Amino acid sequence: MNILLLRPHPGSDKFGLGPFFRVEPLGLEYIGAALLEKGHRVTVADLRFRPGPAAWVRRSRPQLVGISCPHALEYERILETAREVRRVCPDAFIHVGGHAAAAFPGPLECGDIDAICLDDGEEVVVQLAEALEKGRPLVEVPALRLRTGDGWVTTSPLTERTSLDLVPLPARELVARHRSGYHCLLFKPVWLIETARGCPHRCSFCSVWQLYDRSCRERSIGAVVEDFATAGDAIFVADDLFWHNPTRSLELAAVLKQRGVFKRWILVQTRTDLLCRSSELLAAWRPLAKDFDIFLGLEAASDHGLADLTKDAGVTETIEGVRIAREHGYGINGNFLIDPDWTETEFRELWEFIARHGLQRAGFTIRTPLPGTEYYRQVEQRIAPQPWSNFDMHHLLWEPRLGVRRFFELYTETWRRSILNTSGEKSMLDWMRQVRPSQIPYIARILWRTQAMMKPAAYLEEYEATRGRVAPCGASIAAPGAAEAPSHR
Ligand code: B12
Repeated sequence: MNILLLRPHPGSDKFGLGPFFRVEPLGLEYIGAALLEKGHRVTVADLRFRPGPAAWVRRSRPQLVGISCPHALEYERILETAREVRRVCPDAFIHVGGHAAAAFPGPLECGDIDAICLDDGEEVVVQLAEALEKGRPLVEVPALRLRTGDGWVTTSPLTERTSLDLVPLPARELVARHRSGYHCLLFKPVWLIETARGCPHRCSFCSVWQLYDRSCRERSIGAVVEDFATAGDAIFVADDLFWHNPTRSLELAAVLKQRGVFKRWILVQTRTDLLCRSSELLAAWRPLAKDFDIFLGLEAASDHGLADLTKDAGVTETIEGVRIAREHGYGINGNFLIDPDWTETEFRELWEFIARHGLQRAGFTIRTPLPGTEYYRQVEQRIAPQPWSNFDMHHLLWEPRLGVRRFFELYTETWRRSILNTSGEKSMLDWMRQVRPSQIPYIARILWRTQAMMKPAAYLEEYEATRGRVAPCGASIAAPGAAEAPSHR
């Protein structure tokens, strides 16, 4: 079968650190590998590069089109992409999957989409392709929201969570033409690697553990080592919680070392409390890269702030975890959540904490109820009608306690305390000194864009522009009757 897998451009990245990261569509590469193994012809088109979906559909003449939707902020963009595919190729079966689609499919239930994948794609897409090819009833394909003559129905779940070893290595060759366009921060090209999936914790703002029932799955050491050894020099590890299993992580570091793996840069994401008990692990992993950065969900500057987010860790762990990681020579990046219900006191508490612990490399996002979380269900009634693209953690979804103007003044003042403020501690010149001459235009462009995050007027203008606006597809977003996906519209 001819199968086209699409990664749409996520749409607006006016605010936030989106411009610093453009990584390969790893989920589609794993699905691609599963389909190639069954003899299908697969094209992966990354629409963040030219051409657009219509050209790819004309070129590959697909019977099945898969569209990836990892973030809730992309729902409208996914619907637009599906509409365009349908226009150019009315007979193709259009299937959407990815984290946000699986965690909260309701907004995608419209006439241009035929099915939504409620789980990982490797098994589901293969079974769907087979059912389509052989003319078997699609309701027999597991883990789908399926559009039928009688409306949307849910098929039975997968009997077991897909083993990450079912498809040992992603088909990276399917995106080889874009490799030089994938970048993270100053590193280009970049490879995305997944060694494990899921998280056992229960932070109220996160939809990952809720989708995977707090489970964690691991790839075999052999597959991960092969992936690291054959990937390039700069690696972003996609795992939700790196170093979760200490025994396996130690073994992995040892085997990578034996294989002679040494990278220019590695970035992983983990928790502060895990760092506090992982000194041995940190020592074992650090020699594997020249620069090694850790991204931490720092979230709040006080114990009560962390408790309110069900972080199950306190600021003592933040301070100690950061200290231990720095002692081992890791770079620390992180993120704090800014609550629309904050008063001036919480903002000042955060600024003081950042200054005291030297956390100017952290970013700041607005606490946002992402669909698929318990928090979303709790505050759903407060959310004003607005496009899903506002769920990017840089928009206010309701009136903040301090009023919109004052909130944005303090929010942008917070960003001004970060190293991204080129009028602050780290000037444009300091940034330029850190990069190769060929990288100067790229870093200058990105830094120029991020300066909007220091300007209250930029946020206020955006707030006025998007308030009360429901995207053109808003009517179909409501998806009445989608039990798993109550909509706020
Ligand atoms: C890499 C990543 C990014 C990358 C970009 C990813 C990309 N290619 O575009 C960057 C760093 C840019 C990023 C940014 C953000 N991200 Co992000 N990101 C991730 C992360 C860590 C890994 C995704 C990944 O590649 N996993 C590995 C692959 C193998 O798995 P997968 O993608 O899930 O694919 C599998 C299935 O989903 C499915 N599947 C995937 N595609 C398809 C397609 C079809 C047709 C089918 C059938 C199945 C299918 O099958 C695949 C194989 O099993 C996830 C965490 C997660 N667990 O999903 C967060 C995650 C998706 N991001 C999240 C968030 C919140 C953000 C930000 C808003 C954060 C912020 N502070 O600004 C920004 C948004 C930026 C923007 N404006 O677009 C949330 C989304 C929550 C939600 N409900 O919306 C997640 C879940 C993290 C979290 N813990 O909350 N992100």
